[in-house]
Formats: sequence, structure tokens, C-alpha cells
Amino acid sequence: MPLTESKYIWMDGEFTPWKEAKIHILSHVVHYGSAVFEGIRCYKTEKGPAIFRLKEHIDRLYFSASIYHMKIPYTKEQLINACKEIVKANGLQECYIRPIVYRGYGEMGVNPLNLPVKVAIAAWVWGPYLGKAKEEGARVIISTWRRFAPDAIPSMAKSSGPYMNNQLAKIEAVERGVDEAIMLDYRGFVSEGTGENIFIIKNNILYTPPLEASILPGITRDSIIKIAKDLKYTVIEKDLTRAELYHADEVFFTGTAAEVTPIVEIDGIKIGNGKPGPITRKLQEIFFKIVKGEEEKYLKWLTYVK
Ligand code: PPE
Repeated sequence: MPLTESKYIWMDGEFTPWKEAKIHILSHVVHYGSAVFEGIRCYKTEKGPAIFRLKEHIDRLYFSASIYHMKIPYTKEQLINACKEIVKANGLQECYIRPIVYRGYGEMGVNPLNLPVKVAIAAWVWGPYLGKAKEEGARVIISTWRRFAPDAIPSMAKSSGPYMNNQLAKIEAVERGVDEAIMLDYRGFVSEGTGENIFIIKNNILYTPPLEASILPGITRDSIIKIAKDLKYTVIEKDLTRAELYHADEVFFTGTAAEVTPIVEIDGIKIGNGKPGPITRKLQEIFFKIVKGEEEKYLKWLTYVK
């Protein structure tokens, strides 16, 4: 899907016209994937656009940067404001926000430490990540590509280079004509989708892989765990086998881009009756109410842009 362009991209403090938001081809990030980033959604509410869990996303961005010894030359407050400003400057009601912290131009070679740390924040309209799957349920495969081990790449950091791993799995899914791929971790337990965390439901209990399974600690994952517990469901973080996936009553993805997306088929095997399950539907419904500011109890998760 081609990008829906907006007017400006925030680049180190400047509102740069979309088409002029460029970097040098010899920037370190281009060659070595040296960047950390975030994906954040902003939703239309009765009180204007509201950004979902902005503080948690900015906290994770700083955490990711610290793992790679990148010192962000702005305070968290400055970047929080910049996220709000870029939504406003573009006149957007509902959008996706992409802050990226990257190593710039100046030297070649793997050593990243002497390069400048630059920051950009874009915002644009991005519809459902997996198209119709949000309503109808996704058909997925388990990729033959494994997720990297924790002593190869820290999955807690949302960093750019490692997404080459995700791309291999995604290519496999596209070639096989399905919506998405699930990766197993280095031990053979379920890890996550190429841009989503995963949950299964069995006998009314929710299960999701733990951090040890090389997952990104997703903010949507955290939100769903809290929402499900508030609804009095038991939620267990534990290693899951592929057989547990195939034989679950319900399976779904969570992610900022993917939001809450049911999974109805894995490797050609139907999950449950092959339709999005009732608990997934219930969680989807409340999630979309929360992000639109319709659930009093969760208003603390919203940052209004005004
Ligand atoms: N795992 C991976 C690998 C991942 O990329 C994401 C987000 C998640 C889990 C869920 O995390 P969270 O968004 O905090 O709930 N993927 C982002 C980028 C997707 C893209 O294609 O770009 C996103 O959803 O914004």
C-alpha cells in the first residue's frame, strides 16, 4: 500500500516539507541499520485527536536508544511535544506517528559511537495493517525463519537492523499468499508476528509468550493484558508450542499498527470454527472504545493533542 503523504516531517526541530525530509546516502543508518524507532497511533475522539500511550512509547524509545548507546539530544518532554505538534501541523485527526532516532553522516565503518544521533518524527494516515483481517481474521503461517536469540539481539529494543529478520518471515508469508507470519524463537517456542505480539485463548484463559521468547514487549500487548485482567480473565505469560497454537480456541495479534487482529487459520489449519472468536471480539470492542476516549477508566492512556 503506498504511503498517504502528509505535509510535514519533524526533523531535529524543523517542520520539514514531506518531500524534502531526506538524509545522506552515506548516513550510518542506511548501511548498518543503526536506528531505533516507535510506532504510535493517534485516534479521533470527541475532544479532538488523542495519542494512545504516548508516554510509554517515548519511554521505550529512550530505552531502545540506551541499549545501543545512542544519546538522544532532546528531553522526553521535547519529543512528547514534537509528537503532538507533528499531528497538529499536518492537520490530522487519526494517524500513525513514527519517531525514529538514527545514526547520521560523518564516518563509515561499523563503529557507531562517533556519529551524530538524529531524530525525525513523521505522522500520516495509516489504515488497518493487515487489511480485511481486522474484521474477518488473518490467515497466517509459521515461518521457517527463526527469531534471533537473546544473546544475538536484544528483543526489548525496537531497533531497525533486526527487522531484516522480520522481513524474511514476511516475504515467506507474502509468497505463500497469506496475511502474516509467526516466528518461533531460537528454542522452537512461539515468539511473535513480524510486526505483532500474539495471544492464544484456551478454556477462557489467555496465554502469551514471555519476554524470554525474543519478543518485543509490546505496548498493545501490555494494554490487552490489563484490559483482560480488568474483565476478570486469567492471563498467563508462558512459553507456547506450535501445537498449542493450532489447538487454541482463539488466537489474535496485537500491535500498534495491527491493533487487535483475530487469527483464523495457521498453516492451513482452522482455529476454532475458523471465525474470529467471541473473547477476541470482546477485547477488540473494548480496545477500540478505549482508544476513542469512550472508556472513563482508561482515559489516562490518552494524550489529547490540543
Ligand atoms: N512485535 C514486533 C516485532 C513489532 O514490530 C511490533 C510493533 C509489536 C510486536 C507490537 O508492539 P506495540 O506496537 O508496542 O504493541 N510493530 C510496529 C511496526 C510495524 C511496521 O510494519 O512498521 C507497529 O505496530 O507500530
